[in-house]
Amino acid sequence: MKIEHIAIAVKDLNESIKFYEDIFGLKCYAIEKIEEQKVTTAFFQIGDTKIELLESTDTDGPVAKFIEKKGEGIHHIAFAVKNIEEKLEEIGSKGIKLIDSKSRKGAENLEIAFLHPKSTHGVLIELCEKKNNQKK
Ligand code: CMX
Repeated sequence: MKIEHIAIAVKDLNESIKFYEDIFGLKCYAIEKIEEQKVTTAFFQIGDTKIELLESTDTDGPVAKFIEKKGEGIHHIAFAVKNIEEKLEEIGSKGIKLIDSKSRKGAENLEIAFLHPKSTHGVLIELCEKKNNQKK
């Protein structure tokens, strides 16, 4: 339906929040730690979409591994979809490798699932769905 957010892996969340606030005049409206993903996230609204900054909370986490290999930079793009379970089934049936075959809870209480970058021309793609009973 739209790009829900673009996620950027950063080494230092506070320093990066300051950069987006001071240079672009954006306002960080939420900081959330997601234990399961070993990250702390910070969100900025920018028009109809969002920027999500990701700082690793563990040297073993996916974001720490990403920065170690590639340095700071764009980590994934999230597409807002309707009926995430149906979309996963459809995409999987086309031979695309799914990281998550079922959706799970992500930041901002969205239902999320990742597709493997080796199957998507090198871009980690997240599908996400805001269920009716979710606030944001
Ligand atoms: N974008 C593009 N390519 C990526 C990538 C990314 N974000 N992360 C890893 N890769 C590539 C690596 O460069 C590597 O490629 P090469 O084999 O050519 O070197 C390959 O994928 C395998 O990477 P790896 O470092 O060996 O890491 P793993 O296979 O253990 O894990 C991945 C990779 C994508 C499966 C894992 O990071 C994952 O499950 N990610 C989804 C969850 C996630 O990223 N959570 C953090 C954000 C949470 C949130 O926003 O809520």
